[in-house]
Amino acid sequence: MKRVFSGIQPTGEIHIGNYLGAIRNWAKIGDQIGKEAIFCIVDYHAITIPHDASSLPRLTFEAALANMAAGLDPNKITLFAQSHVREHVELGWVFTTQTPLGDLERMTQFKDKSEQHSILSGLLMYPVLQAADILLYKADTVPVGEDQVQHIELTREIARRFNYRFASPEAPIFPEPKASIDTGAARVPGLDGAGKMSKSKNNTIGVLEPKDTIWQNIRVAPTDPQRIRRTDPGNPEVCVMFAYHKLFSNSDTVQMVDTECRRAGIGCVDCKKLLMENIWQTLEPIQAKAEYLREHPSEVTDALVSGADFCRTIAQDTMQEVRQAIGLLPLDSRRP
Ligand code: AQP
Repeated sequence: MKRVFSGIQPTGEIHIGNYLGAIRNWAKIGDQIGKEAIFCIVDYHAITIPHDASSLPRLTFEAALANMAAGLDPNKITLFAQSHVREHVELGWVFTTQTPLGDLERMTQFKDKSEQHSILSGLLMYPVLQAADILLYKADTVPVGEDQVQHIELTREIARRFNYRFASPEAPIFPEPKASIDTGAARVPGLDGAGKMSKSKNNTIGVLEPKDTIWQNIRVAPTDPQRIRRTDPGNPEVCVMFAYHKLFSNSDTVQMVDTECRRAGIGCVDCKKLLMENIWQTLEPIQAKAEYLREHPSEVTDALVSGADFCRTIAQDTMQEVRQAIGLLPLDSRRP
């Protein structure tokens, strides 16, 4: 692992799926490789679904703040906003010209999102821009949740195709990066129990959400549908609360909930209260850090400026190589 890249969209409140599936892992990687761990608030991705232009700057700032509060230390790692390094869009266009339409139309995320939103062509091109984000930095590893694995496969394909057309096998321009998944939290389920926790599905526990709001949402969340009365034995395997216990509670508690739920020794309300306390143990220090950062917003904006400066240098070098490889006339072509 020499250089790592990953991104997060500023499309809403950062949730525990983002935290456990991605950000927590990013912080650990930062401890190992420092500035070469590059994390990006992907605001150009956020506009691939209809968006409110007046809210986007705040959402981008908030996403950076939440990531910092959740463990990304900009003194160690690199954090920046995608739109601050324009080469992302330039490489995205180059890859767009080289990517078959059929590769994009079969992407699961495109199919899901095009059911929820009117289809902008940017939504179809989303994974091409994502490939540009990663390959601009020639990252070898991309830590993501399971939902992004298909996109990383396409990134590898785009790199392979580009190298084949425009470089030699001995001197490829792009590496073929690998997805790295935190297997313990690859796909955190949503509070509705109906699939992945997603910003757009209104089924989230926000990392910075107030404790009482989280509790109100957990309190009414579905459990095992067969467990109607307190005295009915439950099946933890089908209960999203048990999935959360596995993510937030220690192994003794997980074992106890597993056993007691099955013999109706613990009721759903008590099980949820216990879970709430364990979730809060994780979120409380993150929220305290977020409060500090809100009082010191320049720590966030300064981090984004220096992150973009660091990334721009790498991105410009890569684009120079790419422009030459695809045959664009250099700006200084008047010189002999
Ligand atoms: N439920 C999840 N479990 C594990 N990992 C997850 N990730 C997202 N949801 C889960 C991972 O978080 C990183 C950043 O995600 P993103 O916000 O850029 O992408 P997303 O998949 O679009 O996130 P959402 O919340 O699902 O947003 P919408 O609703 O807009 O689609 C990624 O590494 C992702 O895998």
